[in-house]
Amino acid sequence: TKFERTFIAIKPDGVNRGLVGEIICRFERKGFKLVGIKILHPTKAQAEEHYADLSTKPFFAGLCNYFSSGAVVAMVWEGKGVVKTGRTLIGATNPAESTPGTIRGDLCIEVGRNIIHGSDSTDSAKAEITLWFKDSEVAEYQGNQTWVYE
Ligand code: DAT
Ligand code: MG
Repeated sequence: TKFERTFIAIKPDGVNRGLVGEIICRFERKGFKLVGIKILHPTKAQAEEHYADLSTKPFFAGLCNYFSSGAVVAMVWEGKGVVKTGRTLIGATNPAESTPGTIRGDLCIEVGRNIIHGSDSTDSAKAEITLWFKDSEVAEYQGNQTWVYE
């Protein structure tokens, strides 16, 4: 595939607050292409694996309880610079510092309920996509690339 991919997850608070459509809309209207999507209730073990890099942090247990507390919408988005630009669309980790106009800046208040995850590098994106998606669950299709890219 021509462009990079990132892993985006709408966390249980985002799903339960009914923000799935709002969040998908922001990535879609930007021009990124949705190539994988599913809803699932993560196990505690899956949450711990997903956030393994943070296992020494004091908030790790709370974070894994939160992430496994309900349904999550897991997605793969594709596009030029989607890892970095996806993080820009999401906004700063702590919603108190997220710029208005970003997903977190507009839609949430607390760091422990910040509604969305996005991969922070192309390497972590690859690992997270492999963790959450089988190859057969990611779809290739043309989309509107000829109108989005020069
Ligand atoms: P991000 O989700 O922006 O990539 P991260 O990878 O540093 O942020 O941390 C993962 C999640 O852990 C984050 O979305 C919310 C939680 N978290 C991070 N820092 C925290 C803190 N200081 N206190 C409580 N929760 C925190
Ligand atoms: Mg992170």
